[in-house]
Formats: sequence, structure tokens, C-alpha cells
Amino acid sequence: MTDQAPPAYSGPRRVLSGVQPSGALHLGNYLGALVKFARLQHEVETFIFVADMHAITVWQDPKLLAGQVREITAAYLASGLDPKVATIFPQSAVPQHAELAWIFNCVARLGWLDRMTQFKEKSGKHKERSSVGLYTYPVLQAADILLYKATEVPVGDDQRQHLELTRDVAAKFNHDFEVPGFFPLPEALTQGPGARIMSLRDGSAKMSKSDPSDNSRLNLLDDADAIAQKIRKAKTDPEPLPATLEELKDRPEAENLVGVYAALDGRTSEAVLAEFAGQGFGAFKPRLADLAVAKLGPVSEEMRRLMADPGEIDRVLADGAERARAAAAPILAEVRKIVGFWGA
Ligand code: AQP
Repeated sequence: MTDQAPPAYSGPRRVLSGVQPSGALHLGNYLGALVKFARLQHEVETFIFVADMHAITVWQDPKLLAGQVREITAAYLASGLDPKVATIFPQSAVPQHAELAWIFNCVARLGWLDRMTQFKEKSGKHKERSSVGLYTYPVLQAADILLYKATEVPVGDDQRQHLELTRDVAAKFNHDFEVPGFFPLPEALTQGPGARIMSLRDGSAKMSKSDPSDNSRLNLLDDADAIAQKIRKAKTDPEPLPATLEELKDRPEAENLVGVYAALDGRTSEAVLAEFAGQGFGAFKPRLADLAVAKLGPVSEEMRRLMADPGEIDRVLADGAERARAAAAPILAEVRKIVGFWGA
């Protein structure tokens, strides 16, 4: 007998991703995720959701949650997502996500989840006080993706490990239930500048919504003064910028600011260094601040305009939820049959 690889998934390409409504969106979310969504929608059928079920794995004020969902939706639209092209919806409005997540809880192995570094970081020293949901978060993420048989997932670099787990869940489901090629093994799209934006205060930590220091991040709703001030205060070193990336290797804060410039300007870090080599941060920071204000200002302005009309945002979400449920239903019906549930 020869060891043959199981047949690969042969369905159409589909993109799926989402962002949690768990706080103010920042430059990392924008460059690592949102701008990629807007670009991909014109190439591939695209599903983008607001991950409210993921958000409640840590405490969220119920009085604020729906407003936060609208804010993320406004950020999607302001970044160029078109609700007529992409399907934009709240995760909790499509109950099939939870149903598939339960089935996947029975496919994923404890050992796989024990290795997830994000759980370790987010639960910190008090693991036993974390919600069970925070622990099984990557299983829900696998369900989010595979419920639509998505083949590509645009995310920041921090999500790479979770995507590996999604592939493991898909492969084990296909194998255990003897349905080779039923689920695709999705690819994480993490390439390009902006995949890993670091904190403005610490070049070794990623820019994050949950960092207690607001000066560590540029928020999408920051005004021009706040952006300029945060960049002025950003941690750097006294050395001038070098001519090559190689020479930036042990200067994480400098490397990050060059990377931010490159990502905002649609250039490579090498091209930015070619322009600024020999200049100090006194010259570089004001240029970076001008660029950030020019790129983020219009996004912020459009978000504010959209958020002034919550009714319109709700219409986008309701329409998207209906389309998402229609796409998910036949796939979940097949899964129920494969698993052998009564009545399926
Ligand atoms: N610093 C980052 N650089 C590049 N991409 C990033 N992303 C997050 N931070 C960076 C990407 O943004 C998308 C949405 O992230 P999320 O809302 O699911 O939350 P997260 O990954 O846990 O990131 P946050 O925003 O920093 O939140 P907290 O503080 O709660 O951890 C994802 O594609 C992510 O990769």
C-alpha cells in the first residue's frame, strides 16, 4: 500500500476575517487587517465579521457592546469595505458559529490548546480565573473560518498560531469522519508591511488595544494633535537612521517607526531608509507624523460621519447577517450529516 496524501479541497477561494469589538481600533489593526480586507474584496468573495462572541471571552460592559460593534463596522466601511461587495456581519447574529464551535471542541485536542501563546499572554498569572471561552477561543476561530469554507484569512502576524490550529482542526475532521477534502486548510495572509506593528513605547511588544498606555498606540479616532504628540513621544534612540535594514536589527523602536512609515506610504522599509539614511529622529518623526495624519485623518473623519447614523450601520449589519446565515446554513447542514446527528 502506498501512503497517498488525501485529496485536497477543490472548492472556490473565499476570504474571511474579523476584528473584536473590545476597544479602540489602532494602527496595527488598520495596517495588519483592515486595509487588506478592502483590497481583497475585489479579488475574492469576502466575509468580514465583528467578533463580538470573541470579545466577551473577557468582560465587556453590556451597555457598550452593541455600540462597539457599530464602531468596528464604521471602521470597516471607512477603510474601504463595500457592503455590496463584501458580506459584513456581527458574529453573534449567525448562531451557526457557536454550533460548529461545539463540534470542533470535540475535534480539537487539549494539547493543541495548551500550546497557544495568546492564551498564556492574555490569562497572565491568573490562568484559573480566566474564562473557559478565552481558552477555547482558537476553536471558535476555527469555526468562524471553516463555517464558510474560507481558504484565505488576512490577519496580523500574531494570529499565525491560531491559523495553524484551524488547519489542524480541518485536517482532523476530514480524517476522522472520512471526508477527505471536505474542509479546506486555510492560509493565513500575513505578508506585507504592517503585519506586525509594535508599541510606540516598547519595540518588543505589539501595538495592542489592551495596553494600558494610550501613548503606546495610534488610535483610528485620534485627532491630528494626538497623533503628532504620540509620535513625538515615541521611544527611539539617539542614533541617526542607517542605510540598510540589517543595521536596524538591534534597534526595535527605530525599526518599527521605519516599518510604520513604509506601511502607511505603501513602500518597503528599504525604500524609506534610502530616503532618510543619515537623518536623526528629530527630522524623521515630524515627517512620519505628517504622513500618519494624512493617511488616518480621512479614515477617522469618515468613521465619525458613519457613526452619526447608527441606523444605517445597523442596516448594513442586518443585511450582512442574512447573507452570512444563508452561506453558512448548507455547510453546517452537511456537517451535521457527517457527524451523524439525528434528523440531519
Ligand atoms: N500590532 C499589530 N500589528 C499588526 N496587526 C495587528 N492586529 C492586532 N494587533 C496588530 C491584527 O488586527 C486584527 C484584529 O485583532 P483583534 O481585534 O482580533 O485582536 P487582537 O489580535 O487580540 O489584537 P489587539 O487589537 O491588540 O487586541 P488585544 O489588546 O485585545 O490583544 C487581527 O488580524 C490581528 O492580527
